[in-house]
Amino acid sequence: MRNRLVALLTVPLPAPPEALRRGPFRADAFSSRVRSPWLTSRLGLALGISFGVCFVTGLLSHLIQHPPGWFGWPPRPVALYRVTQGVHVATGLAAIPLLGAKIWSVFPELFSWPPWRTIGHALERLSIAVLSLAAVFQLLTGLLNIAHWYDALPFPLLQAHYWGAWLAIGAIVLHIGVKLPVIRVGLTRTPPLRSTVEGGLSRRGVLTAALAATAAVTVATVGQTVRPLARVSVLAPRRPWVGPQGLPVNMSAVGAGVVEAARDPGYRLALSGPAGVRELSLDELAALPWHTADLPITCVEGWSAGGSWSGVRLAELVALVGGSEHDRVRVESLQRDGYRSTVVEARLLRDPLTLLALRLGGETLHIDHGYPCRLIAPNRPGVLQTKWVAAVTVL
Ligand SMILES: Nc1nc2c(c(=O)[nH]1)N[C@H]1C(S)=C(S)[C@@H](COP(=O)(O)O)O[C@H]1N2
Ligand SMILES: [Mo]
Repeated sequence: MRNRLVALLTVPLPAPPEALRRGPFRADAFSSRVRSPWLTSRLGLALGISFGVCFVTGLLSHLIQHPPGWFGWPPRPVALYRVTQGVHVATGLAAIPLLGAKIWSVFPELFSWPPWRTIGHALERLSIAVLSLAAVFQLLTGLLNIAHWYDALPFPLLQAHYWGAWLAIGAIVLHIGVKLPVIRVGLTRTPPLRSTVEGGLSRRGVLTAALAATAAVTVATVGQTVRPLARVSVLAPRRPWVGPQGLPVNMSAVGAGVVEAARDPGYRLALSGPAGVRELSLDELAALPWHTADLPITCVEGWSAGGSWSGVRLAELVALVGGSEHDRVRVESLQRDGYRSTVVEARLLRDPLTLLALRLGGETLHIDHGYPCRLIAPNRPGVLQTKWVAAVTVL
């Protein structure tokens, strides 16, 4: 079986006519010796680490938002998701200059001659094409996402980003497996430096420049979640303090079409559970015991900002309609579409920091932050922190 596979992969393929060997396909089209396994394997190592970490943290974020039965995400530490998602977006951004440099370092290979020697060689080149396209696709869709451009492409961005991740990581693992011998030599043997300096550019210089660009991209953006760097992060899509009540807003009340319903004096919070249904006016809601929770909003887009939220414990509301701390509840918004509904698992419901917040920083919640009340719970993606809450239902 194995021998037959090897035999198949090594079947020689006919080379195209030499007359086609023009332009970049000429033997002497690329003369750079800065491009070498020494450089490519080091760039590849950095890129592999950033893609690997980005994949794991991205998969985690996907699981938290679409939890399968076997998956549970703890409410503590309260800022864990803030860290994992910050790392996801930071490693994705860091991969942009690294991928650029890596592709530059192997670019002449695109025109190697003959384009295919054997079936195995053709397959390997095909897998590298898949790898390059998937990697570029992931960085592009990730960038569009953090730039808030969900409708830029003619397909659903988030699903494409999720499936693209599997394609990219599969192609990366295959690529590392195939290239392991070259990578090993590239990382352990250092060819003489003199021969690799051209026009003032050495391979060490290229590597240093690529790593410096990566560091610059990171410092210029990571302040959207690492507060001490916020002022130097000039390229960050969000400033963590810009917005009503000093906190960014993703979806405004106008955008969600809830202004009228949220300001309606006839607003009632609908509770339903095993003991029946109840409707609470805003005054009745505010008459319940108050608690304060210092919790961040962490958007999947990589920005995060802390807030001091006060309001009523979700578990105490649920108890009014006969719910217990072993229940799961659905929290629904006045909004009719979009991110209007979320499920709170029992262990999060039990958590004393899980609130329906009525205030932020001591002030009545701004309408863009979810007035009259919003869900705020520890260690949870922002997209699940439902604003303009209208109903709480025990499931
Ligand atoms: N009803 C509703 N709630 C929502 C959203 C929404 O679009 N509709 N956006 C969510 C997202 S993506 C984030 S990051 C947080 C942001 O909360 P903030 O606007 O108060 O900062 O609200 C979440 N709650
Ligand atoms: Mo978000």
